[in-house]
Amino acid sequence: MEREKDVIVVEDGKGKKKMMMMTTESGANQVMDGSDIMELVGNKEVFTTFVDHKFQDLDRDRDGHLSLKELQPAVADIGAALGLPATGSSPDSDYIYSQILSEFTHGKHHQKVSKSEFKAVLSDILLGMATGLKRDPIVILRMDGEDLIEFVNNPAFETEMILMLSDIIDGSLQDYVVNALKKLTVAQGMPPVHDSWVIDNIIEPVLESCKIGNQKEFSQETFMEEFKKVVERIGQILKEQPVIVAHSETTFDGSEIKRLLSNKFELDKTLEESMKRVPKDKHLKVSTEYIGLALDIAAPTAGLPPLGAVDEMDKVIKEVLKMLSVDDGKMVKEDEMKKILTQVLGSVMLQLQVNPICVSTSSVVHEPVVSASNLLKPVSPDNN
Ligand SMILES: [Ca+2]
Repeated sequence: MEREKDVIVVEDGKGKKKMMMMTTESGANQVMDGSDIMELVGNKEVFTTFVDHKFQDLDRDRDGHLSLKELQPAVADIGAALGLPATGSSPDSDYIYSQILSEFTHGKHHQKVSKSEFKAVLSDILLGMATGLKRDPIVILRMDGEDLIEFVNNPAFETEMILMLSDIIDGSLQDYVVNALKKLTVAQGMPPVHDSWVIDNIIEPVLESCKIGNQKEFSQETFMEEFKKVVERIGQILKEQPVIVAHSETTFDGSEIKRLLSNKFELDKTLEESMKRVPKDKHLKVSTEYIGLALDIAAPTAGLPPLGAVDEMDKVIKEVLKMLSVDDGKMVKEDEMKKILTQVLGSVMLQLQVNPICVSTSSVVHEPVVSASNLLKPVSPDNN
């Protein structure tokens, strides 16, 4: 049944997207019973009841707020509704999960979500699923081979491929073909080649059926012929058995840090929160070796990913800490630590302004379980 579905767009609340060429107008409303979701969100009373029940279920300790931990089931349900594999299955889908979570906590210092915030974000996400809003989406693509076949038959195909391959130096014909496949993007209709499901079920069978050899000597012409054959075959396979891919692009360009640094009130709150949560000694001094932790606590407000989520970002932060040599383990007062943290944020901002980091993730979605999702099961008002 999911096979009829074309594209879903979900807001994730961060960064700039360039994915719109892939959303189709037709079909976007078909997705995930969009009309039902619209009806649910559109009906004030029903939706309020839905949120009340949902919130009550999630708020385990009954403190009227949802902690990160309490939000997890909702995030998992949204992921399930999108057809993502369970958390921990792949770094790519986990990244999308973290984006869904940060949609809820975005701009929050204490990372606790009130009912009205929960309602607003949930409504956004649900409407995003239903209508295909075009801001910051996670796009769920149905790759049916059409784009790929179109790409391979485009007159510019060979020139584009030759340009793309200029950095591949040596290897066998098969290596060349695989490397060339890796250069194809979801925009060109190619499912993510790094995904093990794609390797096992598409790439390897196709290489075998096209009899791509391991010879080291071959002409560019031979390569192009064989490569074209492989891509066409992949296109055919996708036609018979379309693959659903969740795709997301986010750019970290320092603009969120800039916004934070220019808002004294928000900055103070962020620094305060960060200091509250770093370990202190009995004289209430903080070791500067916790600067990374302090930064990580401030990350959501600064529009940064959590440490460990994006390699390139970790590298930038590591460089900045090294450059400023601030993590030497000196015991300092909170105020001093706040100054250091502000300085680190400023330096990360400058780095990102010069070299923005664009994160693009794709993950094959195996079993869209929309109907099984608890999240989207409308709660009827007279239900408990
Ligand atoms: Ca709670």
